[in-house]
Amino acid sequence: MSTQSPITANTRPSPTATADAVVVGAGFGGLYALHCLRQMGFSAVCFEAGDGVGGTWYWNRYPGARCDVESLQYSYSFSEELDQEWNWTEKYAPQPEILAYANHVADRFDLRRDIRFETRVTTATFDEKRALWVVETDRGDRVEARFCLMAVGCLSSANKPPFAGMEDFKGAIYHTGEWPKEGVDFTGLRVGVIGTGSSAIQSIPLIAEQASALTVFQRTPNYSVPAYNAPHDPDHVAKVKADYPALRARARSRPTGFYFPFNAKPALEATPDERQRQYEEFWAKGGLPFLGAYGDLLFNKEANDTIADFARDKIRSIVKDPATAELLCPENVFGCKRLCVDTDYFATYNKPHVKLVDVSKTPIERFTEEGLVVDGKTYPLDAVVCATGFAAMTGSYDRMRIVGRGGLTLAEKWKAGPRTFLGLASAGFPNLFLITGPGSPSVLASMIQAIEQHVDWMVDLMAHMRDVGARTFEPRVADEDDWVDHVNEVSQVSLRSTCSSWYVGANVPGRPRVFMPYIGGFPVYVQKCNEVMDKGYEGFVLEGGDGPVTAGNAAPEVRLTKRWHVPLDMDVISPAMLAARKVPVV
Ligand code: N01
Repeated sequence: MSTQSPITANTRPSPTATADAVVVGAGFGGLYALHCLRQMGFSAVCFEAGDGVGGTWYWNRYPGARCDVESLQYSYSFSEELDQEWNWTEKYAPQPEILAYANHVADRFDLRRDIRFETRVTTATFDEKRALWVVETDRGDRVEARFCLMAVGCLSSANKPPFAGMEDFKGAIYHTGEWPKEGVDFTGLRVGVIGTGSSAIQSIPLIAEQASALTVFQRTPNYSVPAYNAPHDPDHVAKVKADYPALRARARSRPTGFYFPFNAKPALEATPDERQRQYEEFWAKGGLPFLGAYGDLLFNKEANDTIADFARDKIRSIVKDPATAELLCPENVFGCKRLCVDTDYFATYNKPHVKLVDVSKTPIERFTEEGLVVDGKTYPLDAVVCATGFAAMTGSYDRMRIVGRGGLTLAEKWKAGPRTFLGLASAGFPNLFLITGPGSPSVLASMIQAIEQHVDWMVDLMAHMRDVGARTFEPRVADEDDWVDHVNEVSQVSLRSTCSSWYVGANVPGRPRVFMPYIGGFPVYVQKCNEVMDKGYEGFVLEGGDGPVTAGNAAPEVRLTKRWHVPLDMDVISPAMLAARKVPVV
């Protein structure tokens, strides 16, 4: 597409290099974007702050980090050959294996030559006259490109609460989301962990194995289900590989974008004994599928109380000290905050050198030279791990200055909460794609499936624009407004909107409280994207050099998106989707 000299392999773009597209981030989104862009004949350059590929899985190297969607599904689905040749060793792959997979993909598809590592994008400015994005980096690069694809991740900007006195502390302070590459040896150290979300719950049992004393500072307890992780049974893997596309198709038809046994019946129709048996059976399977025990658990508070009671009883049955057990029992809706999956998390509190400190009513006061102070008491520590999460969904955008039409920055536009059409793009920012952006299923779906569906759709739009001679695309404000309303409305159907989670930005003081991901269900969302595409990108304005090309848009040739044009399987649609469909889809 490019008419000026494109960026060539292994050269650093120098003053005003030109490409069809700039990709920001070389995680799973960026890698797949590069692959598809190249496949469709577009030139691209990708900037990545780290010195390697993998994104989230590059940065989150803390002990115990692993996926909690089964590895056989937590992987790209675009290449049957890739599916066949890669061997996941465990049910839930550990971080090093996922990172090795990302590296394998980068090599197998020869993606590295278009990636500039250790380079952070600082600004992206839309030049309205020339309809080009001008992207600048902290290493002095300046690239002009027709399109900019943000592959910046949903959980990539670490939340680092500014505790008083941090600079006085003599020991080391780590953040789980920015873990040192060389690892950390806690042997013989007194370690403090701040936070009890997924990262803490995965790392605490392993840190406890090394530390001489471990103190966990908990503000809000979390529900967690045992992973029952294990090496893969070769027969199971062979069975999946014998018909991998069937598993992928089943996964795509699920609200979560991954497949697991799901019982659509309502919990309250069962007797207490039946429910107990059902919960035991699903608990024994372990992991996130526990939420599939009944169909209404995230929609009916009374139903949810039954699973919450069951989970609290499990905690009490594991943790021997009753006071500690009570502190670990969450009061909120089960599954309202992101459900955690663990290996021996609760049992770790039975170890004599592990202590839990409640900071819900008396917050951490400060760091001192020696450790942390809570309620006037000093806890002496040699190292502190902040497992304090992320400025989710929009945090990575905030780290860049993104300037759209009329000099408006994305941060200003999103001050009261992100505004997008389908989580794909935002009005006022032409030719800017948001991979798994706010307003799309993203973190509520299996991330890699969500990424693939977005990238396929985006690159197909770029190809269509090339076909019809359009220079820019941009959502219409009215369609964006309707979508934002729809995202909010659907979120009210779910109990997930009822607590202070990172889904609503509540974990970081000062952020607007808006339910950011689209909770209507992955297949409903995919269908909506397909409809928009099939109607010639309804809801978007496409302009050529001489004016709109929207009118009379032919339905585009569906290339990459073809595989998402599949009929909805109504048998496996969960109440999440049914509830969403009660709310008129715009
Ligand atoms: O972060 P979190 P995370 N003082 O925000 C506490 C994904 N993930 O990194 O709940 C004291 O969940 C905070 O307390 P509260 C997954 O989607 C996946 O653990 O805000 N405490 C909370 O306990 C997950 O949901 C995997 O009251 C403070 C904790 O820090 C998401 O990433 C593994 C505090 C932060 O928990 C984020 O998980 C890991 C303060 N000032 C992560 N500030 C997989 O298994 C915050 N906290 C795939």
